[in-house]
Amino acid sequence: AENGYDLWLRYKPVHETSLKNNYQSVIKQISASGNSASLIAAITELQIGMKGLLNVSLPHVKTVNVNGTLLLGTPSTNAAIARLNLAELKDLGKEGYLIKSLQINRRSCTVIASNTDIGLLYGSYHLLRLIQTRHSIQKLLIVEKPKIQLRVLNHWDNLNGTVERGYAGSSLWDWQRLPGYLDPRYTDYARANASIGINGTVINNVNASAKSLTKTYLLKAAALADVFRPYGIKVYLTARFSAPIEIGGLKTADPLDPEVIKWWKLKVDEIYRYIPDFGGFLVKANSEGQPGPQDYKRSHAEGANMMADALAPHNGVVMWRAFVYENIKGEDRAKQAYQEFKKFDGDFKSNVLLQPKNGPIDFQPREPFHPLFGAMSKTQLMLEFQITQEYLGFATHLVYLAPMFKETLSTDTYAKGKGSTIAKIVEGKLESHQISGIAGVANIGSDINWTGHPFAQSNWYAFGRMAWNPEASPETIADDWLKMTFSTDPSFVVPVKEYMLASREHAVHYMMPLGLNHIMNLGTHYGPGPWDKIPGWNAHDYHLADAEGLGVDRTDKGSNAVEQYFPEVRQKYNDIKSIPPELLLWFHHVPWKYRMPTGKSLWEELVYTYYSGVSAVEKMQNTWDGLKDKVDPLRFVQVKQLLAEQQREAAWWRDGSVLYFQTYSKMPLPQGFKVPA
Ligand code: GCW
Repeated sequence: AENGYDLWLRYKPVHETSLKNNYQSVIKQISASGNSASLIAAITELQIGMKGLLNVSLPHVKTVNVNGTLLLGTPSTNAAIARLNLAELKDLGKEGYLIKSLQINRRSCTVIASNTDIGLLYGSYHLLRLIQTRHSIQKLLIVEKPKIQLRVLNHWDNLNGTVERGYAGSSLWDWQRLPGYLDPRYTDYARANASIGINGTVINNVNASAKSLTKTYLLKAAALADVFRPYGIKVYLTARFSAPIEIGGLKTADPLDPEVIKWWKLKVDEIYRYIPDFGGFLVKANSEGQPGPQDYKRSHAEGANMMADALAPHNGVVMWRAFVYENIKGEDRAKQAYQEFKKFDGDFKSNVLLQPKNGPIDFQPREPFHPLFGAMSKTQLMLEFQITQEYLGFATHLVYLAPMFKETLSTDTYAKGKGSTIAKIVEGKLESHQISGIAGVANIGSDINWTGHPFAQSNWYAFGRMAWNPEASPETIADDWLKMTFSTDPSFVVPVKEYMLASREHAVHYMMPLGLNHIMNLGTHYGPGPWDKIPGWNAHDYHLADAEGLGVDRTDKGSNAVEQYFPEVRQKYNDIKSIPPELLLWFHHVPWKYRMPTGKSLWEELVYTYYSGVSAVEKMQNTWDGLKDKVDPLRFVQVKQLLAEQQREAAWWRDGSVLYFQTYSKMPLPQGFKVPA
């Protein structure tokens, strides 16, 4: 049965006869020279793909001698490519590629050219995608290169096989049997990532264990790196700041202590002996109980730079997270990372990237953008998204995240006037930085379909595509993904794409509408909990419902978090008249009777929005039920069951939240709305 293991690389036969004939006539054989592992991976993928899609076995030949030759190569390893003198290659860098239809020796050919074999692999996936999504492959002229350099998955995988906030089974990494046993799944993981341009993976949790830096585990990591290398994927590790004490036998981890400096230098040298192209470290320091430089009264910059110095001779980088806060009564958590880090702008070494989350609190269903974006022009900022749905229904709810990624990336910070979008900052373009990067906390686990929910695969896919091109459209990505993963039938693709695109907004509506946030169950992060209280945490601090109204005043009359944004944004958020309704309660404490732009009172709007979220899920269920004949039976039933679960849980969120807030508003539900008995 179709179980989802093949992800978007299913390569099911093209049934449309004329299209199939056409594809077959354009691609009959492959000509390539060279034997690098990446080139072989590219050829193998093309052969698997074309076999599946077109039922042809492509011979691998040396010369272009017939019409329908697919010529693959770099100018330095392939004489035929060199002879073409392709001007396009100049600007393509190391990972870009060109796909071009042209005549060679009077034969019609399709050329995939690049400056490196990794570019050829990327180009091969692109060509396959064109067929998978039924595009024409005649008269091609495709020039592609990534806009962000480091496109990295962050696995929050523990050495004991559990995954922090992972909902798709246990860790993919079988530490027990590594390095000797290489699960074929590692190769499939690498293929999937390469097909969407992901070029780095941090294989262990940011809540790190020092053990992962011991020789035993480094050799295991090296074995994974060997599998991933042909696919252009570098391995990174999280580095526990106190490792010099825990595994090095030192008395301190003070980043200015000469012994500590030496320890990290030797450790890094050792890592590069096992993994010559090791990417570097990801560090969560002085955050949620993790050790860090502040334990020694040193700054984040001093900590990051110490590690950066150790990595620099090997071209490794430090990705230093900016997710820091303390639960201090009266302090606005949304302001803390900015307060902590802005002052270090310009202090970080050139191989450090600072990694804030997309929003200032914590991967909530909707947050305004993190105010550090735009505020640290001398610092390379690496954006962190969460692909795993910690706050968006785990692997139970269908929530397509590309619109959320897009929302952040396209937001204008006004840092250097209009057009200073987060995409430009992350691409390094706004300030011409040397290194650029983007990270996504992976939603991948040992589940046979990798991500638990069949549709959660789309979030892995979309992250890769948008990391490659932050301007890419969520709609195009959904369209491609659906065609590759499920079916090219428009009567399936059109309605499902529509509800994928709306799904994140639906989830916001039934969970945390109008700028509400952090009102989930505080222990599990699952289900509603605006009433919840656990040691150190009180959900009430995040919504401040009272007899008057709802929401947190972050304006200049309140915590003044708005001050951390540039004037255009600040004014917009500060003024209740201009705040976008979807961020209203994030920035304002609003009277229950306040008139919303829709004419409804805040209370009515809140209730209405919660209910609309649930009915939208019900509509998704109906749509899906109507598509039974267009989907393979197993995945049809899986999605059907999950949607039913999502519907129940959406109603749980709605009823719990509405009834709870009603204890403050003391207002009746608007006419026509009922909480089920
Ligand atoms: O959202 C919170 C999660 C923690 C996570 C932390 C972080 C890895 O609840 O599980 O820890 O964020 O991003 O560091």
